[in-house]
Amino acid sequence: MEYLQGRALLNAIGNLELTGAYAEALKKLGHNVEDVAREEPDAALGNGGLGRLASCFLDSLATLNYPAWGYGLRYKYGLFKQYITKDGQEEVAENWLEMGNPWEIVRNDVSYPVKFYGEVISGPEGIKEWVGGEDITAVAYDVPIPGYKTKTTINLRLWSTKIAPEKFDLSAFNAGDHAKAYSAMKNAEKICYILYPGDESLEGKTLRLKQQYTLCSASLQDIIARYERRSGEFLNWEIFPEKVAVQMNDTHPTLCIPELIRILIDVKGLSWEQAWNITQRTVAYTNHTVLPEALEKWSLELMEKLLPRHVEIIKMIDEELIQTIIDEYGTEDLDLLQEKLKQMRILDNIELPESVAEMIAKPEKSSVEAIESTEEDDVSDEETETTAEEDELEEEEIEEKNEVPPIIEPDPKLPKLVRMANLCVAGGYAVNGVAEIHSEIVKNEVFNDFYEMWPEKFQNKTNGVTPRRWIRFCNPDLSKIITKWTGSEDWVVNTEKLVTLRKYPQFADNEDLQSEWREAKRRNKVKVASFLREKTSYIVNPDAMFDVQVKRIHEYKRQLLNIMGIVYRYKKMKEMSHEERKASFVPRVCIFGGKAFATYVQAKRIVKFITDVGATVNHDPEIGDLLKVVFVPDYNVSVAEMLIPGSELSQHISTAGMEASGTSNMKFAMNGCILIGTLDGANVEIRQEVGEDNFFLFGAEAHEIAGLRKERAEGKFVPDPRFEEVKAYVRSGVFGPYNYEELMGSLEGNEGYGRADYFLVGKDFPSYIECQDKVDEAYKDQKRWTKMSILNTAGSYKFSSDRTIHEYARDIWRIDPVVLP
Ligand code: B1N
Repeated sequence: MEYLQGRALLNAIGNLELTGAYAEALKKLGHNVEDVAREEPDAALGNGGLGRLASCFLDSLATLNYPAWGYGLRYKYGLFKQYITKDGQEEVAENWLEMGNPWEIVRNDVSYPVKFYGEVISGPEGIKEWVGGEDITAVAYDVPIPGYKTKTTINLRLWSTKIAPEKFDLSAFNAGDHAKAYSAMKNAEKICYILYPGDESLEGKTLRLKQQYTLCSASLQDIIARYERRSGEFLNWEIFPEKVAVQMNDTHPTLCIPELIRILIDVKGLSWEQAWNITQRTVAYTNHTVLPEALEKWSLELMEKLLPRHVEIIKMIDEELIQTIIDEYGTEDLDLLQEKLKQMRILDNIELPESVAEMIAKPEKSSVEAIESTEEDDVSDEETETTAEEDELEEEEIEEKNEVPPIIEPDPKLPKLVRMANLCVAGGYAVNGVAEIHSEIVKNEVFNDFYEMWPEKFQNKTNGVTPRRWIRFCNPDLSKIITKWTGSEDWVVNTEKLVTLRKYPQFADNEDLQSEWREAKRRNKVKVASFLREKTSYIVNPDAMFDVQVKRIHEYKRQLLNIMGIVYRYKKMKEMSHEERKASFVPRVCIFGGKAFATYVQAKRIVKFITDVGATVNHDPEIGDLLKVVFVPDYNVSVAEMLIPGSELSQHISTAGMEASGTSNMKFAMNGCILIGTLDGANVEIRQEVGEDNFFLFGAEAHEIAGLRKERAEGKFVPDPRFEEVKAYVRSGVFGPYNYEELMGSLEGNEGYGRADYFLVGKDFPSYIECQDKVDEAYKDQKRWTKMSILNTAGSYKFSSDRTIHEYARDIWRIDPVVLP
């Protein structure tokens, strides 16, 4: 559902090795290639890491010559533009297509019908037909994805929606009822008007479900049409899974499962057994989050209206799953079975199918029936004879069992739901997390019941990012140095070559390399400084440490911890004399960026808080260049490409266990930034690769979090006095008239403010600020810092999306690269 492509021009000419020639040609026309590139709007058809990962994967798939396509939606409005005003964040629609899009090819010859609503009728021989309702057309727009130094260009096929040609109400139009005639048209078109801007939040709206179904239906029809075309007279559905793999990027395209089954049964005439079997061998699922609020659950009622045939199919899958669970756990221990069904079923709060309910409630009776029927079948009396005593005993047992209440009564007060993640796990042949620690949590916590039943399905595929966009093109200065010191440009496709930077220990200490490295970083910082001045009018000193946290604003990512740390630093500075201040602190520019979901009130408060702190600190003459706090408006892919190369310290400070992977942490490490972070997501593996000495670690670990929350809830947590001091300082009004009571209260678990510092900002605060002191110490020794920086780039080799894609290809899709002629 999401691709965060950013700009295409420099990437395209770079991948085709035409940058020089293209720049030359433009120069003759009186233009500079960088200026021209800046005119292109970002294609922001995604929210954050999940969408950007999909785009990095496309780059790697093309570069490595894998036969693969991306499918998505052509949203007319991408992710909103963010403005920062005196009130915090404001959102404005992003009409990225306004000036036309030269990177797409409309394929009016490639379109498919998509249906909503209507009803299911049973035809002859049990054939089901889905009729009536609303019919629209999905039209393909193809976006070519060129690989790097290869002739392979793959395709990103984005669907746009319009009214089905025969559905325009011409008679209404002719009768003068233009509104009626146009309304069906608008209804169809508006499906792909806007990207849902929620990042890891639940959005149970009909329009979103329509979007999800449009993507799944059009893409599967397209995949199946291609399969049929290529099979020709040898069409054989049984080997479909050998030719096709569908990788679902989170649960957003879960409807691929019932849609594939529907097409195979209702359109291609296969049996349920065949269709279910083929589907289970075709689709695989990547999980990207364990946050409960982001696990999609759709109202059954809504889904029944919009997709009645799919709900029938989902109910059948639910029954198959129930049967598998019963086969696995038997009916002996009803409590266990009950628990398993409750956790694992696809349908939530919905009565069991009658046959199953009966079997479970009266297991003994059915065994007696079985005996009786074998008696009738004339089996020798000896085997089945029971004494009167035994009979009595058995009857007692039966009575006891019958007292067990009917298994899992639905609660009429609660909604009936379809749990999309459970459907993905049941319907897919592989389930993967996106970093080692995350995949462990997937197996041992979130999907533990499924893992126990199907351990072979579960895998890890640690995320990666493309080194083309995220080093070679965004950081040409550093790239030249890497090429020089590793001996060739090979590292762009073989990131293992980056290890050369540490292979000879003297490399990271080499003074020539060190000074080239520092100069490149300095030039990139100057670019950042001039960008900040242009966007915020704050003037920052490029010789200060650039300390950056850029990512979606979310409580679990703890921008609040960062800014509370900054407030502490500011307060300490204010308490010192000028000389003391200068001696104690390294000058820092603290840079934030990221968008808050428009209705996420707490996230917006955090944005407001950061900008208020900036407004106070940046104008404080006592502080000067020692501390600046800047919020970069409208953080997006292009801003990241400029900011990351000019950063030195990069913050990845989520509450442990909550960030599935993170991918900007990889980009920062590649560009020689040093990370400060918790043991969460890919941080764990980055730290392993770059070395403990080259990573600033702090905070509680994932396995401690549940216990710490419990402690808090029981009122046993004693906050650090320094944390209390910071909260009091904020409340005292130094940062302006805004009422910070709710924000500060949320860190205390006051009644009414909810979850008693659920993200453990207070708990991790002392270790965070102590770790920040170590950062200052390290920065004071520029040789040491530069060495750490070089070793971060060297150790980042594992985090190329080329490595990730090779693993998906080998372990999940079982495909090989295409051999080019
Ligand atoms: O996916 C990224 C990870 O690196 C991040 O840790 C993870 O937070 C991110 C609903 C999401 N998980 N879930 C989403 C996005 C949009 C939406 O509507 C959920 N994004 C992530 C790549 O693996």
